[in-house]
Amino acid sequence: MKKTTLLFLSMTLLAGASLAQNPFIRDQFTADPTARVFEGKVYVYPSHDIPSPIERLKEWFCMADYHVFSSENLTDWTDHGVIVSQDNVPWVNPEGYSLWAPDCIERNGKYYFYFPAPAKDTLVGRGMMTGVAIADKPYGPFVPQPEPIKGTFGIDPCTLIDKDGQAYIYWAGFGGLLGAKLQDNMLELDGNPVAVEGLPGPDQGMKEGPFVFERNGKYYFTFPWVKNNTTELLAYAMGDSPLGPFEMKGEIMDESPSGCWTNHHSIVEYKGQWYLFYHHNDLSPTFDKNRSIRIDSLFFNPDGTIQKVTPTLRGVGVTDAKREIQLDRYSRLSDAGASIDYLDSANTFKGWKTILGDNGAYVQYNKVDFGSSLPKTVKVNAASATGGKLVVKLGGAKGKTIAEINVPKGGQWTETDATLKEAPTGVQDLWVSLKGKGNVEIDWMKF
Ligand code: FUB
Repeated sequence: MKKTTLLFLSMTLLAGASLAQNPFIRDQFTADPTARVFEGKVYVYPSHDIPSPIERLKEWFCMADYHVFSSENLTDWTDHGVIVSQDNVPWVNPEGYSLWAPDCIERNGKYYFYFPAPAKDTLVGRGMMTGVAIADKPYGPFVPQPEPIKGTFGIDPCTLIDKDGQAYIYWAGFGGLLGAKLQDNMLELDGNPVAVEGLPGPDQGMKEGPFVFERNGKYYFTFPWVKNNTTELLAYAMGDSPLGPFEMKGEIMDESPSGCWTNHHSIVEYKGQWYLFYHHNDLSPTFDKNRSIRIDSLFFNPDGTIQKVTPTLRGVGVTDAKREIQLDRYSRLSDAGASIDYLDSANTFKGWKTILGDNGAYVQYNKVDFGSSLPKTVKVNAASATGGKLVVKLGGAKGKTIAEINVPKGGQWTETDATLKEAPTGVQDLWVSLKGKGNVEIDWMKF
């Protein structure tokens, strides 16, 4: 059996699912998400950060392979497993552990996966180059090409197919962000790369991560930018043609308040809504080279400029009321008496909890779908050393109370049920507060 077939079989067997909210992949580290719409679903091609198995990269980015994830509702994500690994690309250094930010694009029914990787010294010399792997489906199996694309020294490839069918590739190379036409075979440059005009230069904090897209005849050149000599914010320029020149327009997302040094993103329209995919180090608070990917909605102004996106934990998509609602991925949290913490700081992959420690402290979680099934009870998984009463409302602080739950005294996680005063229907915002004294930690709630 061919190696690629074996790889595909193993990835199908390994496929698993992850849930919504931010970050939206919770069983591994992920970064640099490029989202694309293929076959009516969103496919996300991220980098796959791992704690380094080799000394040289212990304090740096370390990646040995790529997974691809897909979703139809932006809530339930399927992991299709490993699509490319440093061990199955002939020109890639199998000890490089530096498979950085990738992209994937469809042309004439074929899927072209572009990725930066360190070449074997003996083949093309030191440094990162752009490889391509080709598949008949967005999730593979991908067959890596025997050689990287000539003339693409650098990182973070991004592709665009213009309305006239011409394909372009962009990347961060020596001296700034570069762009070039791709030949019809999608495997070779068509002419020399050009330095993209109208962007900040490397001496002004331009580093990496271009993402280019077209909307209503305008081309958006978006990129992470170390504008203020601190960490990366996301910014953009607009122009009238794929290779520019571009004109700087503004910022899409501020620097991370928690100090994660990188950000890296993509922007995609799906079912009439635009989304920003980006990353943060949610699952690795003390080491920002192990990152996690996120989604938030993005909006344009009538003149085509982009409104700044405020990062959220709630993310996007609707949460089914019958499933565990992770209130800690909240839409709002009271300023006083409420906080979020890991369930187990020694294993962040277990997720988070909401802590309500003052009379009136609350958490709000928007877009819970109750459908039309008329639930009779609510269940909370909570722990409370003091015991405490939770009030559950719909629509916010002034909304209707639908339940009161008495969480028993005792330090252990306990599932407690309460009868609903009335059965909610449709999509509702959930509001949960502590009534009276006490301290209640909530893992999840469901109806
Ligand atoms: O993930 C490794 C590198 O970090 C990416 O290639 C950059 O864009 C930055 O996110």
